Amino acid sequence: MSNWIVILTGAGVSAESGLGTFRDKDGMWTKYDLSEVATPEGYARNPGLVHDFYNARRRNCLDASPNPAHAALATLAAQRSVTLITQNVDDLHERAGSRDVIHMHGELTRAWCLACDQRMDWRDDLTTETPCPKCATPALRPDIVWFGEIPYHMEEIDMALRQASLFVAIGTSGEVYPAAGFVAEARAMGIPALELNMEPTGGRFDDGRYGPASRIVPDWVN
Ligand code: BJW
Repeated sequence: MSNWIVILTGAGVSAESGLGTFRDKDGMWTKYDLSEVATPEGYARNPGLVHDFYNARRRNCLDASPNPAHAALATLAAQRSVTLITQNVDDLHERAGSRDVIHMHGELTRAWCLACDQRMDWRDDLTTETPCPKCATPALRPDIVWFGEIPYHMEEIDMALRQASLFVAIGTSGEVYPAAGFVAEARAMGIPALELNMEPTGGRFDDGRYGPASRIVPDWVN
């Protein structure tokens, strides 16, 4: 048996850093229509609206700081073999010291040019007029995985799950696939699964600890 922990994080891990979740009662999908701001079709209809949505979130992200949950996960990786997969598009795991974070839904601080297909670091606001620094075409979009698009690094994630001795999901509602299916995949391979969340998400895990991530993640790590 290997001794490898695979961790999947979601919006709940960054909630106490001031970045909103999606499906909680005051979450982002109660204020925005996800089909307008998080699909390729919405972007084709109204790219300005989508840029406004991600520009605001990029600014919030750059103003935010990691919380004790991010810090504890960075400490854990210094002590144990860990693969850290995040659905989050913020960079708070990295700023807390985690390395080689797998961003399966993309990153707010990256842009993708639809003309020359280059991806690049990007920290400023984007507009429909922003020229690509590589090819000069104004065709930059946020490098984010929207509904209907294939999440990044799926092969790497599959390999990590196959060698895991423990799967841990932190601060995710388990409503968005394929990430929502990782717990079943892990358990089908005989890998125990632990949930750390504000509240139970539906009994798919072998075990769970509940409360704010800034408390329960450091408690679990220590
Ligand atoms: C706290 C806390 C605190 C709060 N402490 N905890 C069936 C099978 C497969 C696919 C589908 C399917 N049915 C439909 C689909 C398609 C679709 C999908 O899953 N739809 C569902 C809604 C049903 N999926 C897709 O389209 C994906 N692509 C795909 O499937 O491609 C096919 C394919 C896959 C693989 C191989 C080959 C082909 C793409 C999904 C892209 C998701 N994009 C978003 C938006 C973009 C990123 C962004 O703008 O930020 O990603 S949606 C949004 O949800 C965001 C998140 O990453 C994602 C997950 O949300 P998360 O993190 O779980 O947040 P919440 O708010 O839901 O939950 C927060 C949790 O934290 C809660 O439990 C709270 O209790 C808790 N919490 N405060 C601890 N302080």
